[in-house]
Amino acid sequence: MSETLIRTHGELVRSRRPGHGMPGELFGRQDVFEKDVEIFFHKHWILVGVTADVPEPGDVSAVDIGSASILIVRDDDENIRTYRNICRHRGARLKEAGKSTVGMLVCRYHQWTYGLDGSLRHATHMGKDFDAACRSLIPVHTRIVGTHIFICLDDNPPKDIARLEEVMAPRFAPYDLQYTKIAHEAEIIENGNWKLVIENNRECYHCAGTHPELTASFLPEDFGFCPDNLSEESQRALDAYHARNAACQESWGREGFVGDAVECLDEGVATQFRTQRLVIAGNGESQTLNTKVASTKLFGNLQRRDLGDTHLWTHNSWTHVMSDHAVISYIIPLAPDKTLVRTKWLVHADAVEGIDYRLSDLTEVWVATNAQDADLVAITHRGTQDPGYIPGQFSPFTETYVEQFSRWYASRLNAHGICAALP
Ligand code: 3BY
Ligand code: FES
Ligand code: FE
Repeated sequence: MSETLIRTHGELVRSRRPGHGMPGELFGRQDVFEKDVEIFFHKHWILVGVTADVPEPGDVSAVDIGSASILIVRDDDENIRTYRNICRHRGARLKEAGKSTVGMLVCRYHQWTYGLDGSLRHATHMGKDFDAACRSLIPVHTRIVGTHIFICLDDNPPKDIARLEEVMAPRFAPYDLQYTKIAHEAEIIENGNWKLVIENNRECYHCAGTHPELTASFLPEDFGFCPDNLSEESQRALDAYHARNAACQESWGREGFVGDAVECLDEGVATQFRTQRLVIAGNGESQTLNTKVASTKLFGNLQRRDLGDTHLWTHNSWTHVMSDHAVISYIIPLAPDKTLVRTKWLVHADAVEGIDYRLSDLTEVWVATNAQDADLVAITHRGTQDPGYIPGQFSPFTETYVEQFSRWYASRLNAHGICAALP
């Protein structure tokens, strides 16, 4: 009689050889998926939107995160508030996922009506002793950093979000990212596990072979290079890269544009992030095909086009902020093999399409890159679900952040009671 041994989530994580990929069950199993959502999307800080999602008072953006859902609301004082998307009467969802504009938030079921400040304003049939003051919408822990809206659904959110704020707020400040508009947004449902989406995003080993549009403006050296057998030509390119990088960092620094790399990725941190101001190749201005700005109306009061690419990674997002536009992507897991990737292209709030920018120039690099990455994630998910899959070895040069993500994943499971980290 054959006996099937079902390994626990923790055993699967512990079975990963250091420097190697995760076992396929960590990508494919429903129970692992559900635990991942609970820990990495309901107990950690995650990116769920940008301030331009709700530009005017009364604007609402409802975002589903697994079984949870939140409302991002612009109130009458133009502040952003976030609530659980749950009616305080008998629990009906107030809004379907997506954007809308309201005067008040009215539940469809028995018409309990909430102000934009979350207070319950009307509820009929409840009698004179009913205390509406205790029935406000449930607020959600929220931090706005630049334009990024981070939330945490846990009652005790990790405190180390403070470090991300401290590092990123001054980097974003010169761009005045709250005075922006969404020029374009796109959603892709990728046919792969969320961890494969993030692993793919943590390395540029694949860039030269798969991202012709991105590599026009990208310098893969920023993601590590392989020192083995460098040809004379590669060595010259690398030296030129170092020289250009040093010159740019110095000139940005003189004007107060912070650019050094900050990494808060280690096992000890709950809110992992990495940032750096990267040099743009070619004409040096923006992540476009011709490496010049796509929007001639620069963010804020910026005078310089060549401010590089301020890059931010978190465990559910990646961001590129250039002088003229920003591209912000975040992920929400939908199923073991389905991950929603939402991308928003921001420009100055006063930029006018057709005058200051052409939408195709603005979006073509990341529309193409996201589609290419979706394909890579899908083929990898399928391969890892093949019974013949054996996890392979990471490059010690260009996949160090994939290894790092795998270790952080184990340590966070461990921190939440899943014995996953190696001693
Ligand atoms: O640029 C990014 O966000 C990721 C990292 C390297 C490749 N890639 C598309
Ligand atoms: Fe919302 Fe009854 S459930 S009003
Ligand atoms: Fe990629």
